[in-house]
Amino acid sequence: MTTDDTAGGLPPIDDELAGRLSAARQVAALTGAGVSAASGIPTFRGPGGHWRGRDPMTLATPQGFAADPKLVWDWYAWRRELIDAASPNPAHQALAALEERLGPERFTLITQNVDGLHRRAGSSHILELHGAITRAKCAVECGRRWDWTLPLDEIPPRCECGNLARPAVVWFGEMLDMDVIHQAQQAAATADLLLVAGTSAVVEPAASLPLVTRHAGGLVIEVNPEETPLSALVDLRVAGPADELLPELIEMVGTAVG
Ligand code: BJW
Ligand code: ZN
Repeated sequence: MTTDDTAGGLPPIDDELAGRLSAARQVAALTGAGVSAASGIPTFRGPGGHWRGRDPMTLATPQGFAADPKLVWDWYAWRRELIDAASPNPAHQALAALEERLGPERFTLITQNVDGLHRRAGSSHILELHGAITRAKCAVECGRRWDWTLPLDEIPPRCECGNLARPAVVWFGEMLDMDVIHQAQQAAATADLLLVAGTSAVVEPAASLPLVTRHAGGLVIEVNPEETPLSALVDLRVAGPADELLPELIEMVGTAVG
């Protein structure tokens, strides 16, 4: 195993790793909030993150929504404002360039982010595990789903059926879309290389996807300024911000696997 915590550039790549990279056919990436940090979107658990000074259970659970839908919608409307005003950063752009280089059949982007910045950067083969902030759905599941925009006429907004609307995202205790998680597990299991960037790797089932790749014999590379529970298990740890180091890593990977 190669690990190197040297900040400020890619760690050394030994011959064995270089050989395995050049043999890689299928590539996947798993991203989290840290990838959008340089676009000005707060993470959840870090300093300045959403969960600092806020209780995730009041904002990101069905129970929290039932208790105070206005509080939850105010939070989503505030986040939506930040996201609408933000632009993709070099990390999003590098992942889009990798898809363009390999083709969507050789590259799958799995994201926990709901901000849509990967799509805005040009990625197309994306699995949004936790949904999309731009979508709303009926809170009592009459089946309606639609795009919402700011400003909202009323907070909380309502579904056409008269019941409350809610953001079409996945909260704690809720099942992910079966089709999306199944495709993500397939992509992780068949990846010769999985790039994991900007996630604390604590929220399941996303956190287990790198282990799926490892068990199937694929390489896992992590890009994160901080250590995570995954760090000790990866083939290479790139310690630093994704917007600075992912483009460099992807240039190296693209050349090796291209
Ligand atoms: C940088 C950086 C820079 C900073 N560059 N990096 C098994 C065991 C235990 C519990 C469970 C389990 N299975 C399921 C659970 C329950 C639960 C769970 O995982 N809990 C754990 C927290 C303990 N999971 C669920 O409930 C999931 N549902 C499910 O599994 O259904 C079946 C089931 C239910 C119940 C029991 C058992 C089975 C659903 C999870 C939904 C998560 N929802 C949220 C909010 C909604 C979406 C939204 O509004 O945005 O999703 S929570 C929040 O966390 C959000 C994120 O997508 C998700 C992950 O966070 P992420 O992206 O990793 O961000 P951070 O902030 O944590 O980390 C940022 C990282 O970036 C840090 O590491 C920084 O260092 C780094 N960074 N700057 C690169 N410039
Ligand atoms: Zn409805």
